[in-house]
Amino acid sequence: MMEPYKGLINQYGNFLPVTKQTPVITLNEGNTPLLKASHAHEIIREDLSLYFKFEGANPTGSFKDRGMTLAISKAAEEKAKAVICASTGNTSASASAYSARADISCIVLIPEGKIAMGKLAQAIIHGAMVLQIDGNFDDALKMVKDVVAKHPIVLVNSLNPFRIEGQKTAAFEVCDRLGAAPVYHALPVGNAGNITAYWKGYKEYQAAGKINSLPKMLGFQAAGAAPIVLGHPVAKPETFATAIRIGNPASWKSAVNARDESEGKIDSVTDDEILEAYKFIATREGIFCEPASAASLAGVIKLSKQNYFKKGDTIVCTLTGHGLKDPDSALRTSKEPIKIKAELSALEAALKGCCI
Ligand code: AN7
Repeated sequence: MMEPYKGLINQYGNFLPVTKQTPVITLNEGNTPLLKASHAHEIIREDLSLYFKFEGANPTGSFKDRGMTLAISKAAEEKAKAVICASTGNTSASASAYSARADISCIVLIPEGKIAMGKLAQAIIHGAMVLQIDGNFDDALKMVKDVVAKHPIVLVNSLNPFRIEGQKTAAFEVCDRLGAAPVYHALPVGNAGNITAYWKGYKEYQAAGKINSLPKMLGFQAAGAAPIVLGHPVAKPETFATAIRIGNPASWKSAVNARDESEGKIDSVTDDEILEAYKFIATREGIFCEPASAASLAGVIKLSKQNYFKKGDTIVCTLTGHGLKDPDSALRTSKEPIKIKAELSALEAALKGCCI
């Protein structure tokens, strides 16, 4: 019988800073689907090979679980009593879940009113102390950095190097499934930890002889929250993709480094472009991701229109979080249900011209 999958520390421990003494706190994160696009030709040139890495399939519904299994396992190894993070939602959801399992107190700071409902529900149900500040993510991140400098609380934002270590395993999985690195890897950029992590993962896999080539990294920020593209922090970041509503990313330098070393690109996409990609992924690909996740595909569509890609290029888009996190965005941007009487004739009238 095949060994059951036991999470990414078990799977990729050789590449991670763990020892036999590290208590493994896992929810069997990782091992997420790499799906070939079914209707890519409708949106990008047809001689490209497009894949989605669906990170919404992680236990708390986002890629953050990869970093959190390691960050919380290391916090447990250090006998930490409490962890803290600032979050646009997914980090707080993941930190709360893994902390619950590890019996560590969890404190999360979230921006008032700008966090998707599902993410807030997760932090609350897992028993975290949820502090809503009258400021944005960047304000919250500054507060948690200041507090951990003074008090024995472990920071589990991606400034914590174990977060990046765990998240790099997504690059390993892509290579293991494809048998090689893709030519391009596209992902949304918020605090810029994930693009940093993927690039580290690809480089380590190459150094280990697992792959021969490296991908070019493509990062996409929302146009209203695009500090790296603009070259300066954005004081009041705005986008409907609330997960990436970040004006001063912590991993700014390493994201630029990933872009430059890989000869890739960090660009911006408008909310309209993100929305179009979000709808396409749901209606044509059967995958429900959250708005921020769709920035990866929106960027690929934008670059394809500019003739950026070459025939035969393989492109992987990371879809970072599950659409169920943010039902409001789905409902707000879609048609309402059609109301009919509970009668056969009403049903037939509704179906006329559609399928009867
Ligand atoms: C769905 O949860 O920053 O560039 O506090 O939730 O590594 O920050 C979330 C970020 C992309 C951006 N997609 O990744 C948080 C937080 C989704 C996200 C990003 C986030 P990074």
